[in-house]
Amino acid sequence: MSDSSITLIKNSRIITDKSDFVSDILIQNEKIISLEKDINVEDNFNVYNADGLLAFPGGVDCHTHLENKFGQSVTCDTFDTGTRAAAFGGTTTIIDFAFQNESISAQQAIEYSIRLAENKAGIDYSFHLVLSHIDKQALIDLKNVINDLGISSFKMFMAYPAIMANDAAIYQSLKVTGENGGLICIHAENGPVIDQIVKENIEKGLTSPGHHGFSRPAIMEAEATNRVIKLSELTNAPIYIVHVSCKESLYEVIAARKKNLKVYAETCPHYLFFDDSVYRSDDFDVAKYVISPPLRKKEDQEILWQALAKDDLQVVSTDHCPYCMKEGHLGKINQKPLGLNDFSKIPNGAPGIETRLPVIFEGGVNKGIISLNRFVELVSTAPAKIFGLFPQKGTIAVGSDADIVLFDPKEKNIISASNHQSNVDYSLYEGMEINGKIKKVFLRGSLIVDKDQWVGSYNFGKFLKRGETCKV
Ligand code: DUC
Ligand code: ZN
Ligand code: ZN
Repeated sequence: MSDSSITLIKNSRIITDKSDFVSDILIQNEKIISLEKDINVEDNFNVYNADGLLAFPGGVDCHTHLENKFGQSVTCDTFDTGTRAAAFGGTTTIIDFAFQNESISAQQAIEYSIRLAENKAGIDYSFHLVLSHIDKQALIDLKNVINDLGISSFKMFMAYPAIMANDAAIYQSLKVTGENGGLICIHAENGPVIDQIVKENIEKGLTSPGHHGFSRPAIMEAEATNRVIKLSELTNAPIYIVHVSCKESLYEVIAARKKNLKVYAETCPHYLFFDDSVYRSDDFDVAKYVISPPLRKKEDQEILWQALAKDDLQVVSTDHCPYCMKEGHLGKINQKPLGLNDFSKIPNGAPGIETRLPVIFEGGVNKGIISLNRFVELVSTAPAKIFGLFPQKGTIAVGSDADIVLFDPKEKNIISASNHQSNVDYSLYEGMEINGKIKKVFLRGSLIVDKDQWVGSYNFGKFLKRGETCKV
């Protein structure tokens, strides 16, 4: 065979959500064109020997925040550093956010976000549209962006006064998405009650970062989860609950799915590895863990892992929302120290885009909680199917994009912020030993990560128009 765009990966053990087999992978014009043994091409083509390596489909991280502005703070990873970090962590597609509001229409928000990412992104990307202002025109726009722009998913916040949507807005939006193949992602926390608790704590002088954790009770996450599930049932529209952190809201999701309601949900690695004991300190270092929802009880971790194993939860995303601990790090301002004297001013979020596959492999596969197939399903196939990207993304199959991660399950790897790609100045997983290492990452057939080297380019990432959601 002779064609300059041909790449051949020899002899990897291919893992998809459903299969596990040793094969060569032949790639042409960005797509997988053959999965067979003993394929031969001429010597001068790109041939990689993957003996002893696992091949996963590139990770799909459906919840990231790159260059997102919340209040005065902007997340510290840009589309170049953030997508490079994602690639080093085995992720080749992200779904980030575009922000609509009273003065920025849906179309303007999407155009703005595409402009921000193009010529910077090293991996493929799309956006959920955040809806914080709903009126007649916004509902028309919602339908139009699904049909014309390939933006088929949305995000609504039940917390945070500046962007919060009330129940009526969620109800109206669900009617439109339900009829048009769209999907609304929900940040489910009872914002008004939580804001009252925050105010009471600040008034009592409880201002250190740990009080963030104790101001956002699990029961208020469960209440909002239950409420939005009822709205989804009422409108017969699917719903996706982001960052489920605790058993209380998980049980609402499980109960809804038992009734065959169209309810999907994710959790994030930090809820699987850390617990609320970190909040029992007055040290400002605790600001690393100021995320919403906050970390929960130790016992919640095991319950969330089991939910992932049993498909009670469908996806592991990162909610990568990085802010530096040191003001001025790499020139970034208005980061975590904004809340030195008042935890409610600390920008909420933690990094994770670079560590998702490794830590879930370690905590899930190596610990015997999930199979290799389920691992692939959680980090790649299910998010691709739920968010309208499958089978272009999310699998290794003839016709799919050649997004491939070659992984050595025998090589050890220690996580450290000292050698990571992200702009953020810490890792929650500092010092964690992973039995397994990402060796090579291909995006649409092009090598973008080679061992510890970035060999991609910052304009190769493509905006992805997405189709109908919830094809699971
Ligand atoms: N929720 C998110 O989903 N992302 C960042 C902050 C938050 O609270
Ligand atoms: Zn959220
Ligand atoms: Zn988020």
